[in-house]
Amino acid sequence: MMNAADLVSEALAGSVRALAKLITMVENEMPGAVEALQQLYPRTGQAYVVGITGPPGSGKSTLTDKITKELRKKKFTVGIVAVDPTSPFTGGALLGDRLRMQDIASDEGVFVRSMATRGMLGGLSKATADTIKILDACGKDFILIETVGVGQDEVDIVRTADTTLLISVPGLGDEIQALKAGIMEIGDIFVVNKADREGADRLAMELNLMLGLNQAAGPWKPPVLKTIATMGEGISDLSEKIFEHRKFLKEGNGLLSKRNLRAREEIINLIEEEISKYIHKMLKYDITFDEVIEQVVARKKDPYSYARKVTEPFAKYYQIYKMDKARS
Ligand SMILES: Nc1nc2c(ncn2[C@@H]2O[C@H](COP(=O)(O)OP(=O)(O)OP(=O)(O)O)[C@@H](O)[C@H]2O)c(=O)[nH]1
Ligand SMILES: [Mg+2]
Repeated sequence: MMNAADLVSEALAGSVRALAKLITMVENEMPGAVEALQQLYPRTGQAYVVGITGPPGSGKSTLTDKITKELRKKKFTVGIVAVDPTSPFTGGALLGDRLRMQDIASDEGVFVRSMATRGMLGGLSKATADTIKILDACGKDFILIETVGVGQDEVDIVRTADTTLLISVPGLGDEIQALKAGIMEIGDIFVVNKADREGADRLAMELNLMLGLNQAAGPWKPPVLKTIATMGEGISDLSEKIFEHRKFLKEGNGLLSKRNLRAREEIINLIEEEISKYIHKMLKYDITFDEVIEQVVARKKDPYSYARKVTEPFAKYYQIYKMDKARS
């Protein structure tokens, strides 16, 4: 097997195979993954990340394909990450994606990667974020992430995007209700796809109305656009809006503050992960731990005091209690 440093230099030199292997390495948390990310990190931060999220079958892949073509016209290179967290056996869905993305997949300025939860050790959002970093370091100008907008995992994934497209389609029934459930806030651009279907105008109007009522709205007013992805209709307007939002973020403080927030969360997550790894190892090698468990079950010890005791050295080292006291 190739070592991380070689893979990194080959991927940076433009090898698609090395790039794909690096992603697999990071996705599966294989040995060398962290070293690879460490090496790549200084080269990241250049790519612009667009999240494309919406209900199953709303046309995300078709839109991704069409947006990619617009970006290619402008000579931008594109990385695509299609996340499919819903099904553990993604054969069908991914095959569908591949078919829909056939001609862009043979374009060497485009790299397409599908990701599924299957076999994933860490969180899906972490794997996606790391994949974005690899594509970014390897020079992709734009990175598009397609994800089904359903659960927390997807919301987390989309939060790594600079611009998020929220896709909805007419005729699903309670579209607006579905959007209200916490996901509305993450949309920078609202897309009513399948506008060839009945009810598109009404849905767009309802979305506009809801967005207008949003009290927490900032200086960016999320536009509502209608598209027919299959026909390529509305795609150039949509691309323009993406560029407009990018300009808005870059000119204001938006991009920096988004990225600051993201870095803060990432650092905290990594620290938590490291500490938790140590604790698991420590307990694994602690021959008295089984005894402690028995005592807890027999109610001779309580689990709270034990947890406190185990973490005491850490708290002491960082003088946590003292700081707590000083603040109160
Ligand atoms: N009528 C119509 N059909 C569309 C439009 N956009 C996409 N479709 C069709 O809708 C179906 C689903 O499109 P996809 O692009 O695979 O949708 P998706 O959101 O990526 O689907 P999943 O990844 O499976 O959640 C396909 O049969 C598309 O051809 C549109 O604007 N109008
Ligand atoms: Mg899809």
